[in-house]
Amino acid sequence: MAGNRTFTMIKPDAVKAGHIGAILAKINEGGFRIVAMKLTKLSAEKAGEFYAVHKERPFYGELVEFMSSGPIVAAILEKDNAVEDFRTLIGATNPAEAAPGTIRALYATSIGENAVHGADSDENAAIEGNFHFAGTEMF
Ligand code: FUP
Repeated sequence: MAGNRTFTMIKPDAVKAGHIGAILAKINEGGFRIVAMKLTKLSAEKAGEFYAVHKERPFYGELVEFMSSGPIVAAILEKDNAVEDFRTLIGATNPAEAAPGTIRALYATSIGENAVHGADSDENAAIEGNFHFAGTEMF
């Protein structure tokens, strides 16, 4: 049965550390179906556009620099209650506060380099998925 969708990125820190496979295993075990996926790299301009909502925050410059520092895995995931369940699976933004066993508790190193992104609403999941994928790349 088709559920609703969320958008995720495995961030440059986790890709560099070799955690793509382990994180995808957690995503599969969590009951998510992969609808779209690619290994790609954001330019600083694209990273700035993706995180434009944080433009006025003090960490914006570092966030853009980090997110464009190396390859990422972008993916669209499907499951009932996808947005909320995925945020539970990844844990709190700050890995020091992330529940044991969550992806960020396991693989994030700091609040800035926190291994994965998860969309925070159905609306943003759709916007972010469309930012990275054409309709013909979604299955
Ligand atoms: P989340 O939804 O959990 O990814 O968190 P936010 O949307 O609040 O933040 C997006 C990204 O900004 C985080 F993944 C990392 C970065 N960030 C910081 O570097 N410092 C902060 O204090 C908060 C967020």
